[in-house]
Amino acid sequence: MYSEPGKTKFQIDLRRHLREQDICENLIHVICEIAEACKYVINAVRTGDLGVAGTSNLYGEEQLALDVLSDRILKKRLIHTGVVCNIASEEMDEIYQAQAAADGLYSVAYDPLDGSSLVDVNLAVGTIVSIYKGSDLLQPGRNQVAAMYVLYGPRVSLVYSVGKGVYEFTLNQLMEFTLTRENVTMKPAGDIYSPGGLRNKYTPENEKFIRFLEDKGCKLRYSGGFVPDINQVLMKGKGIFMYPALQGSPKGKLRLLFELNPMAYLIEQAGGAASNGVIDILDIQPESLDHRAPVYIGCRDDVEKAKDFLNNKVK
Ligand code: AFP
Repeated sequence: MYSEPGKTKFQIDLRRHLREQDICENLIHVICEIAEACKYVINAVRTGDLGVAGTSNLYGEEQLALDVLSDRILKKRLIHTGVVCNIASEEMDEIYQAQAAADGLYSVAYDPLDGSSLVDVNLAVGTIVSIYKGSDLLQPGRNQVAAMYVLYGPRVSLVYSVGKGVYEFTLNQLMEFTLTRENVTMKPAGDIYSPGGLRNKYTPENEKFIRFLEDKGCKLRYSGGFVPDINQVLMKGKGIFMYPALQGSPKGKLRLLFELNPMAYLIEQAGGAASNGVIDILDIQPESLDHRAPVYIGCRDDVEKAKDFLNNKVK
């Protein structure tokens, strides 16, 4: 599979690996440009202004200067590719049309810096990206042609799938993303759980599920950053992340287009599952850019067990 003479497969860079996936050159270009843009986001995270931007996003949340800067970096780079039609960002109120024609082009939805409020306490954050063919960004996530994230942690890693398995790349000293894991695969069940949201707002069914996980000996691992928390479940191959419907917020917190669809695509590609408690995340028809949904995502058996508790099927 790896045709680079004299190179072991774990020295393969991102562009070379994408070429091995037998996908459209325009899609390779989009993914590589996003990877390049994230190198500038890294610099912003490490040295940028931690203050507020004085603006708010489409959810009415106060934007940090880093949110706005990261958004600008990605948007500018995507426009510059010349192969991106529509762009949606968690930090923009509406879809930006980069090109009118859609044939052969791609549309991208992204969260430029998910967890940005964690940067000032030096916790890991990330960029999350969802890619569709053509111009429609309000399609069910099942129609994505690619999904990826870049995790700004102790090491900078990039994880992507184009529907042919999940691959991890790590940034080296030369600022190149080189392959570090291939065909990432999840176990059927795990021993890690990431319970998002205020526990005193949990419904009785969710409380019972948490108690089931604790009685099973699961370890609580929750950083408050979706990207590092999902990356832990995905790379260890065992566990479940949940941000359930809470009393007072029946749709939970996480955003379908910018957070749930890309992560659900990657987790399913690794043999895991992602559900809103009733149907697969990837089968939800988005109603708007700011569509939110409850989420249970990770090992297949753990997600199924969550659904059993939610639907009172557990004796
Ligand atoms: P921000 O991007 O506004 O910091 O939110 C991050 C996030 O959407 C996601 O990364 C976390 O999983 C989730 O919020 C954490 O939410 P809580 O702070 O309510 O646990």
